[in-house]
Amino acid sequence: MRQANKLMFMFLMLFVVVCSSCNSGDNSAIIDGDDPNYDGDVDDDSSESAEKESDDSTVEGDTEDSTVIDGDESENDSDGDTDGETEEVDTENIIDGDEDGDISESDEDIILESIPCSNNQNLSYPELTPSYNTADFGAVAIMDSNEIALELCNSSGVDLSVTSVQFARGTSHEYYKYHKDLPLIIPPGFAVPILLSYVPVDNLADEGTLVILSDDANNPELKIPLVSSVQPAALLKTVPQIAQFHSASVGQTTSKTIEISNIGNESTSITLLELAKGQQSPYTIKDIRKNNLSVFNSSPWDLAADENITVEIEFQMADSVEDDILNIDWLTEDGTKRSTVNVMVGNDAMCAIPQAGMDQFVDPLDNVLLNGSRSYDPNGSVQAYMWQFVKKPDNAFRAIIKDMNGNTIEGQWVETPNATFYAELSGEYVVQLTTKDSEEICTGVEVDFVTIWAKPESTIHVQLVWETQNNDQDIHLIRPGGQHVRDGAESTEDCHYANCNTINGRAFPCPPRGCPGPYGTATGSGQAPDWGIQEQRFDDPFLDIDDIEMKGPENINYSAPELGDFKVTVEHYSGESQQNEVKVLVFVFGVLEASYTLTDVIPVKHHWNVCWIKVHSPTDIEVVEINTSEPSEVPEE
Ligand SMILES: [Ca+2]
Ligand SMILES: [Ca+2]
Ligand SMILES: [Ca+2]
Ligand SMILES: [Ca+2]
Repeated sequence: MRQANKLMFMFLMLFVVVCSSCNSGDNSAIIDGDDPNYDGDVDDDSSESAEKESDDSTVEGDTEDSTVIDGDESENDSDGDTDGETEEVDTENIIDGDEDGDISESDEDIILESIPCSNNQNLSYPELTPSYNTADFGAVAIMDSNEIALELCNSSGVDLSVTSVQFARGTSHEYYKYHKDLPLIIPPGFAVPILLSYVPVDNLADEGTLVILSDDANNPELKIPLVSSVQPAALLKTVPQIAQFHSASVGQTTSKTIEISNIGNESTSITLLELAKGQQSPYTIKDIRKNNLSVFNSSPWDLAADENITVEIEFQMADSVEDDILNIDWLTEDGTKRSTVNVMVGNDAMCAIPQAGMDQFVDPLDNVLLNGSRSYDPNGSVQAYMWQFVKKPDNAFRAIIKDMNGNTIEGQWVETPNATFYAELSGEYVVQLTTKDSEEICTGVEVDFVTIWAKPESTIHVQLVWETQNNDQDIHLIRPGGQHVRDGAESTEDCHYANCNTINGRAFPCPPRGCPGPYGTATGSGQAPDWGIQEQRFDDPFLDIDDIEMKGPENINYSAPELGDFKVTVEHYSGESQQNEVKVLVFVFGVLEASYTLTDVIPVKHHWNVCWIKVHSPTDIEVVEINTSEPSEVPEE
């Protein structure tokens, strides 16, 4: 299933940065360095309390659903450039930064064109036939990638509508997907490709499921398991990549130590360590050490995964000195590979190159991992890192850059390359990384940026935030013909905190009878509304967070909606009736469709009727403003 054809080229552009490190034969400085504790898995934590009174949703920043996607190149630039430019492909060139976070289509249409497929023209209801029932990527080496084109064939005689293509919760962030903007309307006898890719960044196994919702009459929820494994391979990394000796008085000797590490997951053996100019070189290999013991005379040098050796090089200044190359030959399954370290004399500064990591698509409310571990200093090592937001969504107060222990480090020099932030709201986050090395002149000279799009995956995503703390607001989504209820644990028509809360998504997938609200159990009352097909949960709305003390967000997600007019309301549940700007954003098919702000004071136990979401057809959804307010019915005590 491995695809290498040209049509994949544009899709591969996404990963060109990654893969330039992989297949180029010169693997001397591939840096992996991911923290294996952050594999992007979402822990099942459904045991968390769901009581409104003790709702813990104001504490953000569990790292258990952190995302790890890094993968910028850190290939050994043997040109040792000192021109002060980062060579990384600018993010805009990879992903065009559409407001909705979609990857540019214009150039890539060729690979997303519909292609003919076989169908039964007499079949009078929509039928989706995927080209694979499982997406099996096989074994992929770390930082390499494998792509699969999953073709969705309309095998019927009538139009087929695909309204949602989502990774199920818990799917590893090392899988990527790419497709045309939703909804996809596929004519009979045609197939539309969904491009899937797997880029393992660590040794930890990855799994997941792609969920495709369509109007297929028999199987509206198609699940495609994602299967992959990490290929065993050795990988050498050298630090520094340029051993730079400063000029000195003739006859004076100085020495430098180079560390050679096996950062892969298989052992290897270094069969050769020599300076290219041999006896003619002004440089000499003085010692080779492993675990602090000299192994100078014990070639070949075996390196298990995570082991390293150090090479001490001595330089004696002469009237005229030349550069040299340290050749390092090491064994892989495919034969011998050569890595090199440039050895030179010069007094020019070579500044550390920050690598802020590969652009990411995440879900709103994800904890994003910023991985700067691929930053490097060509002639030394990186000594400190500084992360700062350049851009983030308005009201994303809790999107703050922290270290892995939860300390705020935004705008501060820190020694560890990894950081995290809470993608509190949908939208675009741009983060800047600068680095420091041992050369003072280099501090803050080089800058790199990473863009993270928190993009709602649900067909309908309604986001609520407000301005004043301790002023509890609740978002509600009401089924066609239904009534707003302030505290409706038993309500089947108003999805809100009392019946629809999945606690930050962690109770997902819901138990067979639904997501219990805080006052219910899976077998008792307070079951989540069961809309659409009875006993099927994929077509039910769910609230992913109920915030009480802070300023939101609260989000209701709804895919595969029924036809009709859904009402969005906001209950002022508790707190002072004071000036409190309340904002509702409505996303449809991942795109911001409408934004409403309430600046009037609405008393407690009143609600704001925000808008209608009119589902005219599975693919035609309209948002219409209401903007009125009224008292809410308060149940008798
Ligand atoms: Ca992994
Ligand atoms: Ca340097
Ligand atoms: Ca609330
Ligand atoms: Ca249902």
